[in-house]
Amino acid sequence: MIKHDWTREEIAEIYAMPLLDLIYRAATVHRNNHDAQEVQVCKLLSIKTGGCPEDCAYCPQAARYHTEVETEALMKYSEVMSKALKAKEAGATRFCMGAAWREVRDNAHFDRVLEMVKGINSLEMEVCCTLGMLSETQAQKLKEAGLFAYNHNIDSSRDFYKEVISTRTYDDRLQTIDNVRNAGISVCCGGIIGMGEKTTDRVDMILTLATMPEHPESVPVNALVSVDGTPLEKQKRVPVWDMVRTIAAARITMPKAMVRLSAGRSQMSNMEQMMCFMAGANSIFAGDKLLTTPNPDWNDDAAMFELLGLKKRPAFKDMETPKVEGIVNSDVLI
Ligand code: SAM
Ligand code: DTB
Ligand code: SF4
Repeated sequence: MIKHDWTREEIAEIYAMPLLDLIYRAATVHRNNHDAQEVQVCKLLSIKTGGCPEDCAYCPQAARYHTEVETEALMKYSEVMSKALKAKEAGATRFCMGAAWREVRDNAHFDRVLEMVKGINSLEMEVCCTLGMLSETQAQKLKEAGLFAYNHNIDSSRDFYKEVISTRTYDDRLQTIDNVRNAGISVCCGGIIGMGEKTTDRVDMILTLATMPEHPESVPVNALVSVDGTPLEKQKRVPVWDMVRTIAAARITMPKAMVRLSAGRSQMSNMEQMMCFMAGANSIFAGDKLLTTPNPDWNDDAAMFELLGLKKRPAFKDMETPKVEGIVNSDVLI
């Protein structure tokens, strides 16, 4: 039985447990629901970088902030396919394409993304996209093309969200997540810590996720990567203890979810990452770049897997429904 009626008090109590007890409890839940040696390796690719009209205070891709990120056009199908193939060869089983868009528009660019989804699906990788807000029809089109998962984060609590973003609301976010869910796409939804939020905001963020009628299948926990030029450039690195607590709370409240140790690994030692895996994280983004910021390279991670005795989780593990095959339209293969 998966619990969906978590209360704020219960989650606050979990978050504040003595650390060793918290890790032990999270590790137990993890072992009861997953093979604790397995960690999924995912690859991110920014297919449309920078120039975004939104004002997310953490984001180096927002056009209004002066960061080092240069605006680039939507990548070509063939370039994306060759990156995906390389990622597969390096051992990634999930490929996530990110676009610095406020929302998806029904135009040739979206059509090209649909072809990319079909192409990557044909590589037998779990294909994920994060493209901003989506309508129900757009979600259905992505599903038909074979999209496996869609990433759309709630980022923080409803209260704190307003402090970080003014160009859209928390309800806009939840609406897109509903559209994704209704189209039968696997939901990837998590947040960022270290933006200046309080512990209660982290508890409320987990509460929102853990009381969804269906838990997200995937919960990324990002440590803020503070980027020069963004309003959050001066934020201090979040203590690893807070990452461990947030990951543990996500693992305990959403036992079946993949909990992803996402942004922030470049600043973490193997020992710190090990504590996150112990607390229930079972996925990482690999390769020397996240979307625009640095990440440990493939060799560092291979060495860490060796050191910790981890093995790579295969694609489509524990899937009930077979994957959808889309047929690539050769007209857009440019
Ligand atoms: N534009 C789309 C959107 O906002 O949904 C997709 C791309 S956006 C970059 C994907 C996610 O990356 C954001 O929701 C946020 O959680 C995370 N992110 C962005 N910048 C970050 C940063 N500096 N540190 C940590 N996470 C970050
Ligand atoms: C998520 O929660 N984290 C990833 C993925 N989903 C798309 C993105 C992290 C981005 C970090 C900042 C950057 O590299 O631009
Ligand atoms: Fe745009 Fe997404 Fe960055 Fe916000 S997080 S500025 S929506 S790319």
